Amino acid sequence: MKIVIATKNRHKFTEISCSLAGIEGISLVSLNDFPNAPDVIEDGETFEENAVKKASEIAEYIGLPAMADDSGIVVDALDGRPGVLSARYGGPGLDDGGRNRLLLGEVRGVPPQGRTARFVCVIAVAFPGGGHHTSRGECAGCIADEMSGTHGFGYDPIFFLPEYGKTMAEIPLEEKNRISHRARAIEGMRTILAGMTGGTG
Ligand code: ITT
Repeated sequence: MKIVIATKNRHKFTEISCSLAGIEGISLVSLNDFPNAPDVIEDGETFEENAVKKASEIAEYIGLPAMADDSGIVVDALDGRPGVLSARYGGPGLDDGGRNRLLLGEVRGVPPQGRTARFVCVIAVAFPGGGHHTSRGECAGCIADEMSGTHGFGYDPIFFLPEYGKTMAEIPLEEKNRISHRARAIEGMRTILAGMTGGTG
């Protein structure tokens, strides 16, 4: 079975395709192979709603099963913000560095025990004609005092992992791919896909 990975984020594509490589009976295709695919409007209130919407609209358009990830960072001191708005937080003028600086400013002065946060990822696979499955993963940490590290993307430089004493951007990508929210969601997705193809995952 061919599955389109419905993301325009190349970091996500790499993380998902590396982690799902080798499942018997599944081959993964990039959205880059379908340059006219529509931009899906992410207006859901939950990660689940957005992931299912992205996967379903692309599956319908392309006529192949499609897999999408909706993810973001949830900061307790900010009542869960940026959450589903993580990619667009602070408006279209900001890049990853600008969003990180914005978030650091918002939690400035919050003591260490109040800086808890988590990365959340929901992966959905949807089928042309209807039907879908979802898998959710979370990774707990806290917001660092400053940006540090160059690996990964997005909020990785400010996401501190107490058990490593490092940010997500300071650990190697292979390690991130073992412990991240996306890794955990993918693990559940492997089981779902293996069940569909009769493979061993
Ligand atoms: P697609 O919708 O095309 O998949 P996107 O980057 O717009 O790409 P989302 O709408 O799911 O994806 O937004 C997720 C944002 O959350 C992403 O842009 C990052 O800012 C942040 N994020 C998600 N996963 C992350 C990770 O593993 N490390 C750091 N930041 C992450």
